[in-house]
Amino acid sequence: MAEEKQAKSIDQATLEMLAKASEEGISTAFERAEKMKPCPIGADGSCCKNCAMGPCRIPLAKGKQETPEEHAKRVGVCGATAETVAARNFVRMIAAGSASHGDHGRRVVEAFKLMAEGKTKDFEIKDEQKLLKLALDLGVEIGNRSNNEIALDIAKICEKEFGKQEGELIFIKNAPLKRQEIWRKLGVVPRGIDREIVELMHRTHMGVDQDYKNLMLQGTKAALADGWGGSMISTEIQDCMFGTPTPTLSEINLGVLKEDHVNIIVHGHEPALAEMLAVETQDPELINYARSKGAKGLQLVGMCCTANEVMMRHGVPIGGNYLQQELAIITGAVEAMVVDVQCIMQGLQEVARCFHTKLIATDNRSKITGAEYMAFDEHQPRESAKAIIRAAIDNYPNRAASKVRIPKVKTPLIAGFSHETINYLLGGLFRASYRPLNDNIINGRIRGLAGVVGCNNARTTHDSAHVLMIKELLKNDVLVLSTGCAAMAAAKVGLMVPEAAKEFCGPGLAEVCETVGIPPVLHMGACIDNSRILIAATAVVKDGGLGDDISDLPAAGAAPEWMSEKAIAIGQYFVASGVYTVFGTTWPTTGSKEFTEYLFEGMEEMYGGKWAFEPDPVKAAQLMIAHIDKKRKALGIDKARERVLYDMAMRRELEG
Ligand code: BF8
Repeated sequence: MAEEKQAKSIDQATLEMLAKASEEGISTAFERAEKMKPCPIGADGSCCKNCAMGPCRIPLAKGKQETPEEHAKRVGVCGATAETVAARNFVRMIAAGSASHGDHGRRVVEAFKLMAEGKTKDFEIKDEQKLLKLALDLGVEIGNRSNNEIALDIAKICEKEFGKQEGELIFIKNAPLKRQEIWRKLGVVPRGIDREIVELMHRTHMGVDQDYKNLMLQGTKAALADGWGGSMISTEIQDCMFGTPTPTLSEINLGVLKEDHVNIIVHGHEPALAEMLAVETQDPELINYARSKGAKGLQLVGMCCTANEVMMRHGVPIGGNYLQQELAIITGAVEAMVVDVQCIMQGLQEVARCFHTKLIATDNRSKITGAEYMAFDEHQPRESAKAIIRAAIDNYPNRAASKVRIPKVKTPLIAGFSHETINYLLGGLFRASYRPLNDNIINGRIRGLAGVVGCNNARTTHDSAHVLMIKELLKNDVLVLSTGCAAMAAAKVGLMVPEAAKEFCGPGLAEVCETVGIPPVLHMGACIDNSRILIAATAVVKDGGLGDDISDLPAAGAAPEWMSEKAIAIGQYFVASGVYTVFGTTWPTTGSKEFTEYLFEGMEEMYGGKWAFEPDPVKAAQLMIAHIDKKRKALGIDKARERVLYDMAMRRELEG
């Protein structure tokens, strides 16, 4: 019997553009994934290419029990065991992921410092409250000082966090006290962001750390340096400089592109460029310039995480998530795709060549052969943005009307649920707190919390796992917090509007969402903003009644369609923060049973959180729900859920 072909996507706009791609003979990631199967040895983490005696391939034979003798022989030329090889590969993913978020954070701090020093006039403090709170947290004097003076001190402190050689990262103190103690006892509190990543790279070099548990200690340090370091610094400073997100109405999917407008897509991660583009595409002079070229106006559209950033702060519509980047160009209606760093497929350039679209790289760390390069200068962000927009407008007359086909698919969404916003929405301005959330968890209306985050992966049906998992969680009264491409998948199917509560949630969760007026899936931002989930989880702990650590909460995390190394770093900092974390699609350590068991079971003893792998998203959701129930039971609040409303017949029976 022929193998059943896996659907490429559940998203109508995506399917329409894939059909157009195949009519026009354009290659996409979807098609390439079908043609090129993943290397099974690499996929299992059984390939070591850390020195030139290899690459050594030490795969675990499938479908048969390995004897201890066979296992002992399964080593690399240097004698590295399957455990060491799998662990090295795994922690190198953490190093790369943490480095990406860390370097993002560093750039944000640099821009913040330029602003504070008055070296760029185009950025300013947008959230003074947050600035002052941050100053208090960091021990920066406020007094009669100007915002910029305070900001400069904050910038200098944050800058040092990257190169610090000893001590503890400052934001570690944002975690519950019990959690901090666990980390101290295990010796995994990061000293400096860069230091932990460098040491991890050193320890995975040929002939260094050959003990998978020891490797994972350093892997954890680097991961914590991401979640409670680089990512948290980014989010905090971005909020100060660009504004803390508040609920914002927008639209999502390729249908947001406008046939009669100059369409500019901003794609990548760091928000400085996108912020300026969002501001400057409103400039009447540039809009008139677009009109002078025959367009009705200018439309900025976001793609991937940068889309989340500008949508939450400016309402800029979202074109789509990771696997839709090539498809946006295939609409034929994009004058420029402007990119900075991370998750930018090199395939974009080949697709852009088939159309008039200019692919514009803007960051000197991330150039693309064949693409145009227009530097985004943080000293002159406004001028840089204007130049990019003009280049896009100048390209409008080159658009071939015959090649344009924009899918008429778009969905409304409400996003921008920062920790501060949730606090305010639940408690009100004068008594902002998480109390109502905790109360509803305790009384069982909300069964628990789930963070569903992460990427798309061309190895699985686009968006499908996100949506199936989230719907299963909602049906079971689990409130979902989401970021990154997962959040976009949820938004596209209408899960990010308050009306979704009635249709998709169990009765308890529906009641809470309808009372507060929130969607059942709360969009908390880009991947870097997973730090917001850590802060929200800590706020729930601090509000009381649900234990004294994140690991006590009836909560779980998941990345059902993960693909990037950042996702592994995020997963590890969630696990080390006490969260049960389930990944889907593929798992990169199956070449070593022992190491995999350590991640899936052994970690729980240390951190109270652990990894799991389950490719079936509904089963994965059920694992998360089982974990939530286990935590409810441990807290003694499981009975609340078993309340039964007695009708008259039942009462009579009791009385009788
Ligand atoms: O940081 S979710 S595919 S876009 S890695 Fe990339 Fe994954 Fe999307 Fe953003 Ni995150």
